Amino acid sequence: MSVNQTRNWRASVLTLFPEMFPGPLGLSLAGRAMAGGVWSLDAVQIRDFATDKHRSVDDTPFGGGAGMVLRADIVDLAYVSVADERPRVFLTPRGRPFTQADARRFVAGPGVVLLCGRYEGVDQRAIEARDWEEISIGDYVLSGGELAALVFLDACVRLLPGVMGAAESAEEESFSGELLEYPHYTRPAEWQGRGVPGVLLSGDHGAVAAWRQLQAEKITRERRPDLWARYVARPRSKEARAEQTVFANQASVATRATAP
Ligand code: 6GU
Repeated sequence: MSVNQTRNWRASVLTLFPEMFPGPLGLSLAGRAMAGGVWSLDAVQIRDFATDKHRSVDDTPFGGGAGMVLRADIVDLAYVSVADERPRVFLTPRGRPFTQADARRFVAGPGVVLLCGRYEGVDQRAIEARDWEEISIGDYVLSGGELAALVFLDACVRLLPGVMGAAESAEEESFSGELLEYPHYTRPAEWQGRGVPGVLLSGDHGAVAAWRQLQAEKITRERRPDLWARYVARPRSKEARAEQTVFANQASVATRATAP
């Protein structure tokens, strides 16, 4: 008897631009998983919940200033139309930074309801009334939360069981968030006068693993001092520390052996 491991992880997106969904999430890995019923996405037009004849969803900010603010009453009516036990996420540059740990947390649940801001923002009372979790995808400003929602969902969906191959999923668990990835190479072994690090052609799996570990550490130290500081301070058993020393030694030998 076969066991159906797939889950129906459900995302609802509240937006003024439902045509932006599923967009790229309808293609590739995410699109195939969606077609296979692993996850589903519904985009809800906030404007459908406007109550006046002009279908207005926004108004000028109290206290003055530029731009318009999405009305709390309209946003909340849109939410109520999809509300269930799923967590609520408001995508805003004012939010806490989105991390891989957040993606893991959300895929462990039944799905998510995403609220995309536009204009200058959303009336804060709508956010507080339902305790929306405010999340940002980085330190830059997008013209709306829609692209952030697509990024958020891509990061979540690829972690759902059956979306990626088993090999990649295992890799994900052990690696993500600790170090940046080592560089990759494939055929041809020489291209425009450029070779490939010799260790990768050696067939010595231990040496390859050691070289990759060293490369990951080097690039992380150079590019991401924040991740590097956390990596060197990570808690490790005495055994793991001893193993790490041997590993690093092997890696430096492997690198010296292949340097031009
Ligand atoms: Cl979630 N929204 C917008 N508008 N801009 C952003 C963002 C979100 N995250 C980073 N920049």
